[in-house]
Amino acid sequence: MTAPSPTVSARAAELRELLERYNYHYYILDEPLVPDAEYDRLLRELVELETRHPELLVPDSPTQRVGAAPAQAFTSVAHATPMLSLDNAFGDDEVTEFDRRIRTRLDTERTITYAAEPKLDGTAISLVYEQGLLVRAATRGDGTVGEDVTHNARTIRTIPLRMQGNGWPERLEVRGEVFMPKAGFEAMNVRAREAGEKTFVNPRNAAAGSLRQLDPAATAARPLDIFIYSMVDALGLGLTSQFESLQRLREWGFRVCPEGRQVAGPEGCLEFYQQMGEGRDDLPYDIDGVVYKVDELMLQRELGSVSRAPRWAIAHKFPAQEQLTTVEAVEWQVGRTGAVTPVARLDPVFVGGVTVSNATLHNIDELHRKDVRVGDTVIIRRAGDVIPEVVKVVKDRRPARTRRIKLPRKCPVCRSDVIRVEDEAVARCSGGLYCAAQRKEALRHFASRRAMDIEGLGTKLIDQLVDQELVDTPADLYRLTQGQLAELERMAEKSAANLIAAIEKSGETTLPRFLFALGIREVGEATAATLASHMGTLEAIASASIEQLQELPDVGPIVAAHVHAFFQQPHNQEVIAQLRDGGVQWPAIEVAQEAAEKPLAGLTIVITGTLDSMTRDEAKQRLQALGAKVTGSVSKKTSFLVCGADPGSKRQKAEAAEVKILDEKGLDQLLQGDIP
Ligand code: 9MJ
Repeated sequence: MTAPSPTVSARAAELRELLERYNYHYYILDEPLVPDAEYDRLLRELVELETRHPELLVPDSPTQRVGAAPAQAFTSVAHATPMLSLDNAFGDDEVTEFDRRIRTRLDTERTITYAAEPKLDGTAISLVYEQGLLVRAATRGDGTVGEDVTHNARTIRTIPLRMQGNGWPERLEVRGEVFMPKAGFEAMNVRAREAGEKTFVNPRNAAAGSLRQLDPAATAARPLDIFIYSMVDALGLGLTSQFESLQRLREWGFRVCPEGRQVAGPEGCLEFYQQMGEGRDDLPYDIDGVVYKVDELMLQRELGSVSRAPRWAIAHKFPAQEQLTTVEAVEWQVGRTGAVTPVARLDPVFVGGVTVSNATLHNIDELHRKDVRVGDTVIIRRAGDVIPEVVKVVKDRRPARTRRIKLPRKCPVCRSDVIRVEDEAVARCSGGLYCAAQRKEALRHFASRRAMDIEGLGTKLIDQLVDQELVDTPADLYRLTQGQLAELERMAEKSAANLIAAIEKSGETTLPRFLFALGIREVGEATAATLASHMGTLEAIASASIEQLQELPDVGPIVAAHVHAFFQQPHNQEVIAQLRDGGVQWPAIEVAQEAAEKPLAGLTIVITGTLDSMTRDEAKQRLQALGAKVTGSVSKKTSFLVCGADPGSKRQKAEAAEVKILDEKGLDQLLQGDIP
């Protein structure tokens, strides 16, 4: 061991100061300054320095405690049994090492059983029950002294105010994690953004902040939930394992995470890690890793704890969903409807398991609220399949002489004026289809799977076609020749032929798909289907007045005005005429009549197998237009099973249930309105 050099002790002091400040903002102000990953990095650096040079260790080092002392606003609560935090493992090696350490300490070679649990990313809470009634809820605080948040905890519906079942002790303390499910978090942020208010940085922070509201009514308005993960003194209650105590907690009416499992040895742990990592995006709540706990409570007791964490547990973290990086530029993207959206170009950073080099800034108001500038160090968050976003600027790392970003006055693509309607967060390019960006987006939408479904016509190809002025409107697609395509860069003769064939095939469509493909504002698939089934023909829709359109179900004044305006535009009429000349067509539809008058009203039909003449989806839409109900599974109530090639098990089910089976001829007959 060498004596620390002045630079090493200076670095240790610097780290202590930084970590203290980050701690204060995180725990007391509920406003983290840097991502957890950055905090962890700095903490690790300090731990390493202190390990190499123990004389640098001071009693108040941030390495010596968890959390922070309680805020003044709440009554302090002493935890009779300290609320520990968990040590982290960042790689498989560290998990194997953890297991080895445990077996060494226990002096055993046998395989250890672990209770493996997802690690919820929320805020820890202790709940005390007396005679089965909730009497106190407290935050972790610094692990020894927390804050009394009983009033707030009572507003969380999944915290039982009274325990269920029987056999519980006179006094029971349980611990768990309060969290905000992803959906609730997203919804709160959408609302905040619309109201021009500050958004939450992440669900964990939202949960911690919500639990520490001074007014319980404010907590009650937040979508919070809880999972209980431990019972204090389970051993004293005669339980033998962590897994068993979770079972018991469930019986007593507590909400316990359903994903937890018993696994064998480090291999079992790593397998669990991988499974949870793969399923992480599909869970309704955020997890930032998994936790492994020695399952046997006797062994836990034998292993004991070090200052801040138990020796018998470890958190195996997933790749962080938040990281720091710098903004290299702010650019403006133009969408299909002309919406001009700011996008941050970033120094590429590995976050949430992928490398991210762009992040959305949503809109100009949001950009100004966060005051993001070129050169800023920012926190980037990428959770699941959500678009990466800039959550926050680390203000004290801002370089000198940066400038506030302004909304461009001209469209960056076509130089038309950018217009912002009062009270709307979105600014738009006024160039319409004159703007190449809007044209490209319109083409992308037109070709997309749920619209015209032109296979092989992707983003890059559309860019090329528009940039080389081969395609201007969707109608131009149907005039392309194989020769023109073959001249494009990276386009082989064969792919050119395939694309021509795909374009031609897309021309055989349905009216709802075509309407959707046109990209009329506010007309999604559902509205397109309503327009088609009630008006029957494109001509009828195009010539309908705003009042007539508004009579349709779910069509309000805004949608009606957009539809009307679209078909009034000579340019749009022209493109539609050209598309039809180019071969785009669809089967006629019977206009929706009152349900009971429709020819197939009252029939329930199931379609299975591959049909020759149309897709199942198309058959379904046409049958529905004639009043039939089309369902996915055969039952006694099914009137007909329409059976194409390779039908699978539905056919057997239909035979067993004595449901009449129709081939495509029978389907044709139904579509004529005849019931076979
Ligand atoms: C979370 N956060 O989900 C623990 N945790 O156990 C689980 N935290 C824990 N266990 C002992 N599942 C200390 C913290």
